[in-house]
Amino acid sequence: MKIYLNGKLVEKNEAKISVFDHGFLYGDGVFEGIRAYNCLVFKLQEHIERLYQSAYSIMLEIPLTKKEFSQAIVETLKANKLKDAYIRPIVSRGEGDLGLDPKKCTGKPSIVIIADKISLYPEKLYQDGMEIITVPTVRNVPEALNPQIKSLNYLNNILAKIEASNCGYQEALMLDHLGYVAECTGDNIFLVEGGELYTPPQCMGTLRGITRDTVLEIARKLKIPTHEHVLTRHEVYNSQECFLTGTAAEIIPVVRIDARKIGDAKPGKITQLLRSEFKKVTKTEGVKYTL
Ligand code: PXG
Repeated sequence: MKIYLNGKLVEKNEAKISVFDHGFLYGDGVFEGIRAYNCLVFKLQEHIERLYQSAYSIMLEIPLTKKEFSQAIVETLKANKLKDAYIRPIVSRGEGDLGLDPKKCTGKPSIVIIADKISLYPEKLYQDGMEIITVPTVRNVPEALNPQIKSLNYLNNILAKIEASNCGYQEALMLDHLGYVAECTGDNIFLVEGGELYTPPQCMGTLRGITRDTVLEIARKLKIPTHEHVLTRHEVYNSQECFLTGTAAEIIPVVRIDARKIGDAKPGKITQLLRSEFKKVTKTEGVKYTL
């Protein structure tokens, strides 16, 4: 496996970063998760935009243009001969000293791109739907660490994941500090009520997911009314369908939340329709590359 590391493609065992890198010391950096389907990088521009926006917000200057970064991603895919892949670009503050101050990071930011295969959940879960629970850890408040920033500090989500996992569940529903539904640890949440689609607005402690935006786009094309609306667990429990969206998980049905059945506890019709339309979009749209 070849890893992109600061402008070079190196073997996995040579892809090493200093223990003084502030990404390692403090989670001071940003990342993305991107997928390629059959030699098409899905929503590459959107992911690059979000990466640069996250970096801008934390005042981290990426020493590559957006075009160069996109090319580096494609080069990494080619070097690994991957038609289908999960791509993880990471930019960290770089090497500094044992203090928080990013100004002491004298070197350049570290840039890493890993391209590999991923299948987050077994196929059976997509067929049967998953069961999730609400966890005590609430999503970061935007005033402290805005969930729009895809930073290397993912402890908020990891704590939620641990809490769900300790109770025997694979995913956690996270609320915001006011108790409204925010998102899951690595996915946005949608529900269907009266044939219409609802998801929390991006300002409510959620990451503006690119899969979320794609699903909203598909739904509008299918003339399914969409709402970006504040939601409570009550609305979620009483919805007819529920599903999660994310680059890694794609679209996964949720059939039970906090022991309440959602609809008839089977993946719903609109969820299945959106899933099949999403598959079509990923097969036809994206930045093409040849191996
Ligand atoms: N919310 C959060 C908190 C995320 O981290 C999403 C929503 C979905 O966004 P996209 O743009 O991918 O539709 C994410 C996605 C994982 C994993 O293992 C997921 C993400 C990052 C790292 C790992 O599921 N981000």
